[in-house]
Amino acid sequence: MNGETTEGMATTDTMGEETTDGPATTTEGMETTDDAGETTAEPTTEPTESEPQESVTVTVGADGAARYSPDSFTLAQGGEVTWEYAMGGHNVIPESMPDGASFEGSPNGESETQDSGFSFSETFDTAGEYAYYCSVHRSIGMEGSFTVE
Ligand SMILES: [Cu+2]
Repeated sequence: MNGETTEGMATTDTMGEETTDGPATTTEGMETTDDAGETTAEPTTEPTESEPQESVTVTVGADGAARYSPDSFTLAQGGEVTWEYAMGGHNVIPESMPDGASFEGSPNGESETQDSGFSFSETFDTAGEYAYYCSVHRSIGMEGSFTVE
């Protein structure tokens, strides 16, 4: 006699996992008409500005706002900067650089913006002051700068 007792399998599926999506707050910093120089909640991971960094990653569109983070830092000569886009619709346009430098910025200059997830890197061998901006959001202060030393 084949007495298989199939007891009602107690399948304890723990499917009740909650996906922890962060709050989808897209705060576009478009509606600031006053140029109050207040910055909102800086990430604590920013390098100190005094010590030259060997490599720096700048987040483009940090915190859903039209800004670069960090927007100012000091890079060691020969160091590398990577711009990572957390948000699309921005670009990186060189404004000024030392003599002999060839800071190129994002592809195709002001005629193009890049999507979220895009990134590019440049190394900087020429010491001095560099400044850049986003051609779309320059008027609302989307600018960055750094010193190579
Ligand atoms: Cu922008």
